[in-house]
Amino acid sequence: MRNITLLNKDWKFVKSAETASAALAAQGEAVTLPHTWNAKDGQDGGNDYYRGTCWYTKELNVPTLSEDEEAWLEFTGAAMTADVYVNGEKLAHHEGGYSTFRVNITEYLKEENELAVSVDNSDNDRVYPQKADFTFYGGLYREVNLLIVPKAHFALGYAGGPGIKVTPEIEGNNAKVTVETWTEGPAKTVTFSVDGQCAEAEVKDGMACAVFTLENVHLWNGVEDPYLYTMKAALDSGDEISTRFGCRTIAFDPNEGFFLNGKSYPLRGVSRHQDRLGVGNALTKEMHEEDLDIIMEMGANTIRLAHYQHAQFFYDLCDERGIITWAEIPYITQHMPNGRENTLSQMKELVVQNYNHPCIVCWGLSNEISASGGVTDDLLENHRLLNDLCHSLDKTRPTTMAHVFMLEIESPLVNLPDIASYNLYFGWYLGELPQNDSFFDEYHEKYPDRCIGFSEYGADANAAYQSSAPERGDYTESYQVVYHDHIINMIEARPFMWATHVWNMFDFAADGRDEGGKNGQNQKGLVTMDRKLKKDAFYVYKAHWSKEPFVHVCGSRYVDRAEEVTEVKVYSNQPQVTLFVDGEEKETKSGKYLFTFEVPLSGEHEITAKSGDLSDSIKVRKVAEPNMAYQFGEKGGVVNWFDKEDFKPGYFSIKDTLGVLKSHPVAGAIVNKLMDGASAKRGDVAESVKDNPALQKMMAAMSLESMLKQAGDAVTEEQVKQLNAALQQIPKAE
Ligand code: GCB
Repeated sequence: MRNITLLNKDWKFVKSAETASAALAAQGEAVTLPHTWNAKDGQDGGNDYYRGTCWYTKELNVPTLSEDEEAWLEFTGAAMTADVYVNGEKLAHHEGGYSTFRVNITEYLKEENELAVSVDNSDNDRVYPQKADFTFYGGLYREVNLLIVPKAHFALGYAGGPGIKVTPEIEGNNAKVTVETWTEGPAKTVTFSVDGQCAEAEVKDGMACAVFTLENVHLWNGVEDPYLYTMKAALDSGDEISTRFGCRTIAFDPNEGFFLNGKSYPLRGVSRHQDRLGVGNALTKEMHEEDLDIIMEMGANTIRLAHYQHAQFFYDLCDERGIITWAEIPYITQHMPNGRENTLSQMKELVVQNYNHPCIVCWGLSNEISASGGVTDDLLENHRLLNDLCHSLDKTRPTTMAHVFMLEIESPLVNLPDIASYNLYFGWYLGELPQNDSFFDEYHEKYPDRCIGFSEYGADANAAYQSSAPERGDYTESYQVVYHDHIINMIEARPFMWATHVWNMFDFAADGRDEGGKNGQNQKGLVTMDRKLKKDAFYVYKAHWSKEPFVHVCGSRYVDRAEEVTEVKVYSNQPQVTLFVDGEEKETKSGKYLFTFEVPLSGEHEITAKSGDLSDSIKVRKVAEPNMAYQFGEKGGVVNWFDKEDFKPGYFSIKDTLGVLKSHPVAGAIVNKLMDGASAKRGDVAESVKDNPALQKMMAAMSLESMLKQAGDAVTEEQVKQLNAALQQIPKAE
């Protein structure tokens, strides 16, 4: 028997105290776990949320232990570092805010016991993450448990793991299942049981192992049939544990993508951050469940659980529902030479704690790690060590990485993990949408033997903003639809990609951001941070991926429209959609996923799309002038310097790409002068961009206009007009 008590109630939270005894004596605030101290200030912008040391204290009631028992505390999420004190004695120090760790407190218990935990999320140069686009919430934001176990028990002290490792291997119709357990204390024999079979094994050097054959094995087969077996292990001392596992094969092919159980199974899905509005990362089980429900409603079959280890409960849900996941550590954005140990310990914990989850198919070593600082020898060495560590702990799953767009595809870092992946934001931060397509085509052509995935892509959208002429950078819900419609089609035309993940399923807190009308949020989510509003782009994916029949009319929040004829987009997974305006049938279209209609406007209208019994409606109203509330800022987030007629055909203009302009001696000289001036003003970053061949190549495909737009207030309208006038003097034929 193993006695587990949840210790979530009756904690006292003390924001500052020098010592454990000071924290225990302080007034404090009564809290229940899960708890974070950044639920508000970590989400309201300004990058000024509290990062420091706080304390959690509690009276610890431990039943009287027999000679033969031990008491352990289990922390499943203490962000980012924690020190655990029992009766004033410091018993543990843990670095890493996303993994489980345990502390043996047996020797320090008295009749009455005081527990104090100092938790710290202040910045340092050792513990990841330190630099990234999300809020580093501090707190005891997941469960704390008290475990009473026999002295001889399954291991509690090894990397926070479960003490049991199950490795199924498929052999024809059967599975050979190897189970290994580790023990602490004077353990002798372990009895294993699975699926009606039993086996006994002796403990040798703290380890016991058995092999089973499951005949006519029931496979874990993704969303169709996520069948789970349970392996139980019992020690002669009475300690018992169990773990679920799934029998499946996974394979990655450079040309055909991912295979589950020998069949092609394109991994198409989203990334998820774990926080939400008002609660930060201190989630309840219901919230985790709701997240997965929404993701599955959209029809995704994979989730990149970014950028750190998620709650065990969430990996469990993914096991149960057949959702394939990518698990990773928060080794992100900037390599820290002093952080090597921490990357290795967080990776060891990730793999050891999550090995048995069939949903996990790869270990992510890092994210955009060369973004600030480039690829150094130390960074490469750190990755080699992580890669080797994963391989030594797990022979069954490949390693991967999410590379930053400007990492040259020839870099030794790209191919360091077993399978690679890129984060690209062409069509949002910079460049044009089709550059996503050409990037992957070029990669695949150059490296036809390597697996490549699309680990991030997305565009911010505030559902308050709407446009009939959506443009990159306008933060409208309408542009997000254009963006994702392009990408989903480009993905479908490239089955070689082993996985694709939208960034992001949900808006999330990034307290350092202030853009698109919301301070403190990254709004690339397909769903808002409170999970209440599904943006129109959600239905782009639902149309392509979900089998649940539906029709959705885009633009329900775009009521006032100034145009004479408005475009109405309908997404559906049905083959035919009929449009009704004010109850009158107008037009039926056949097609796939996207159905576009032109609707003349005169007053107030109800526009309904129907397919069989399914229907969805929006209301629109003809207005004389555009409703400015639909625009972000005065300019709507975008800049329009010219009317179409301002351009003289046959002559260069800012509409040309940098590549085209630079290939002409005079136009090229003008552009080079402009760019030299810009980089001189913008310091090191612009300098490093200048020397980055991958970035230069990408920029060559961008129009000068879109480059200038990105410069924001750094270029004036007058300067742009002068520049264009100069280019318009140069005929293209010369
Ligand atoms: C990225 C990062 C992610 C950011 C995202 C963005 O490439 O990996 O953490 O949130 O871009 O939205 O800029």
